[in-house]
Amino acid sequence: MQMLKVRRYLRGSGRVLAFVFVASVIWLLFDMAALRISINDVNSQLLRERVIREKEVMMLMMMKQRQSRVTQPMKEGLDHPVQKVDLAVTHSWKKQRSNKLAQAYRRGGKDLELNSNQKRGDKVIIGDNSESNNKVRPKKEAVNLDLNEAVARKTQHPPGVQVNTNQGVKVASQLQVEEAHPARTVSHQNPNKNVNKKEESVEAKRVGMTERTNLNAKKEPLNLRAGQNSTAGRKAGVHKVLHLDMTQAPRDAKAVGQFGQAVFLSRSDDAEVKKRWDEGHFNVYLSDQIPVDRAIPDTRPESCAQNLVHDDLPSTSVIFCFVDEVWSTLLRSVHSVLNRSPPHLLKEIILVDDFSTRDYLKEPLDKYMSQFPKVRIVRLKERQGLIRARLAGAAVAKGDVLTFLDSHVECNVGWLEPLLEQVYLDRRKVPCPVIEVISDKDMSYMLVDNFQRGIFKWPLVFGWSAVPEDVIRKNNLTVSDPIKCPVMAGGLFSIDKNYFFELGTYDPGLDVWGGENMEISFKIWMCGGEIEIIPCSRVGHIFRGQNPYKFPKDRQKTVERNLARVAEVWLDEYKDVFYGHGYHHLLDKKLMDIGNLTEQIELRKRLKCKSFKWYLENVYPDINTPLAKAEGLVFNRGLRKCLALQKGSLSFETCDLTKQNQHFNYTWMRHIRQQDLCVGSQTKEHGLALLSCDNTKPDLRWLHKASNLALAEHLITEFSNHMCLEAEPRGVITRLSPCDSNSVFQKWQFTHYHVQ
Ligand code: LR7
Ligand code: MN
Repeated sequence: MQMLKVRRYLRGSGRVLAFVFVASVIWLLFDMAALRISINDVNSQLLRERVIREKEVMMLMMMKQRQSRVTQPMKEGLDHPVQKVDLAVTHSWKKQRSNKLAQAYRRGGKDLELNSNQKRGDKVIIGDNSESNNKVRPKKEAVNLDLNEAVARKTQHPPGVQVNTNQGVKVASQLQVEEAHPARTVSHQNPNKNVNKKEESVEAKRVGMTERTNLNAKKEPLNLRAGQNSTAGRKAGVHKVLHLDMTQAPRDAKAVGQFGQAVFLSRSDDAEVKKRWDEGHFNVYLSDQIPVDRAIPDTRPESCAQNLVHDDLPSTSVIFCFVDEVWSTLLRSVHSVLNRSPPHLLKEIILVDDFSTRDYLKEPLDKYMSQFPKVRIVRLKERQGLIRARLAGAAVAKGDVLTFLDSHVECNVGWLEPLLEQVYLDRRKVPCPVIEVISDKDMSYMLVDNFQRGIFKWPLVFGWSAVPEDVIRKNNLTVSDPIKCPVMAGGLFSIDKNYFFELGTYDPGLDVWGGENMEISFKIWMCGGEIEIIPCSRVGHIFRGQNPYKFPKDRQKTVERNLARVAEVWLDEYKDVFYGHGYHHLLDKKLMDIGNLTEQIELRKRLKCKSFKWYLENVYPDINTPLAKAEGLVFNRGLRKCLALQKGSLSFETCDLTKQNQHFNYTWMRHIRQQDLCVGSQTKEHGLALLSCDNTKPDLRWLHKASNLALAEHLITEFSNHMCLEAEPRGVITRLSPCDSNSVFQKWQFTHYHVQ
């Protein structure tokens, strides 16, 4: 019966349909088989593993995030800027990337190592271009990338044809016209508009500009919250942030690392990767294979593309300082600026060569850059270090604004205008882009968490931390609002040129590398400016485990010396906190010459800058910095009495909180201090002396609550063979004795401990 039914279906037109159906199934099967053959088995296995792994990681991340929300509302990651992504506010496709990133970086890159081992195949696997990866990547990412590509495609030229770097000049001149006629509306701005409407819309799209409007007519969407005063009276028009992304040649979608995707090399490349690693302390071998003008995903929060910026933004000089930078990363940095900056705003690119030793950075670089009229190269005659190299760049810059960048970055779509907009709104604003991560291992472009700001921890160690929840709530912050930033990372920021010079630039006495970000940050905030991270401006940076260049002097000493200069000039009484975190040795002038500071101190006075206390209270209130480690009465456990200062000598009294002569501070300098007097040890007689406090004298320092648990409550001389302060049982005198962990007469307790 069943068979008969089937036969009936297969009669006449049914038979034809069935044939077509069967044929297409067979064809499809062949097709799939062919596809399978084209991806070798090892690779598809690897890809499958990758899909599974990414899913696992995603689950893990989500669970972890949920946990950390409950237990740690404000987690700080000083080690690395890569942060977890806030699932509530990020686009879905970004979750995928950040999970990958989080697994790799938050654990110091160990996972990445593991992944690349797991995923090695016989040939290069070009990340998410593969079939399997499209499955994991939610649609939104694909759309987003396609949009990018679509813009790029419009600007594509036949192979081999170089695009004139002045591309977009037409738009620039339009903007200039507009500057002169700020009140014009859309219909008047483009004289061609009515003549050739179609062409205009293509042109507008090419530069990512879909609409123009007048500030007066449409005020709300423009982010003008802060600094409004400084623009009062100006009536320039505004436009949507330009979405520029040009490429020099037709973009090869299959190129290695294209679209910022991770590249996994085969095992056979290991030796080459290793061999070339030290050239830049990242995967130089891989970087050299990636197009110098590759596309990267537009990682901005969604609303950014709709933001309005002024038509008459100031121009900028982009300054890259480098020493022995890798060729491909230097070029990629330069191309990312040329390709993604509105030409009329990019005055020039200044490459400051800090006395590099590599030959390719000489004539070959001159020759290569000669095709770009906007690129200038400044060669330093001796190694100056990045700080003085930046100053050399600033000295010759012609733009209104200086934009400093490291020489291994990739500027993302729409990166420049939001920075310049802030400077335009208030010249004392110093905007920084969000610094995203280009993996040092697989060169993938990875986004970072929202609401991250630059902070420091003692002893002036830079790090990232989430903006406290209450600040977000109180200020109604959205993911695209500027974020006030206590300190900047250092390498990537824009600053009004005149303002930079008014602030006295950097302290030129800072050497080579390190600490200059603290100096400029304190200077900006304390002398009337502000530092902001602009979420709508994003630049990727290769984070490296080590500096790939040599330091003329010892690296650690160089950085310590720089930090000491900063502490001496800017930290007021808080400089003790800096020295107290393991830098006591810097106080010994015989060991460390930090150079002359007169000019820097003068500058601070001249600029009438505020105190560091003001800075801590107003800019970085969530750092808790007590000026003493402990304070109050100093109670002796054996005697059950308190230390007192009487007529210039130490004695014991019955403890009484109301008596000022019983109050002592245990300071960051490790002093036992009452006003200007410090308890000191007199080595010879094993006695004690009261001396006026002096940070440079080691015999005034006492270890207390140091790591040795058995002696935690003891007061141990840092000097003279580590003797302990002991109360004589009759309670008349104090003396120094060999330390005894059991002696209660050697145990002391302060009333309050601010730091354990
Ligand atoms: O002697 C030198 N001369 C130079 O021209 C030493 C360095 N340089 C160049 C170098 O080629 C590079 O382009 O200066 C730039 C910065 O040096 P990196 O990349 O070795 O520094 P980094 O990225 O490890 O360090 C960060 O901290 C530095 C402290 O002095 C600088 O402020 C860097 O600009 C800064 N980089 C960033 O802020 C990017 C984000 C990193 C973070 C967090
Ligand atoms: Mn760098």
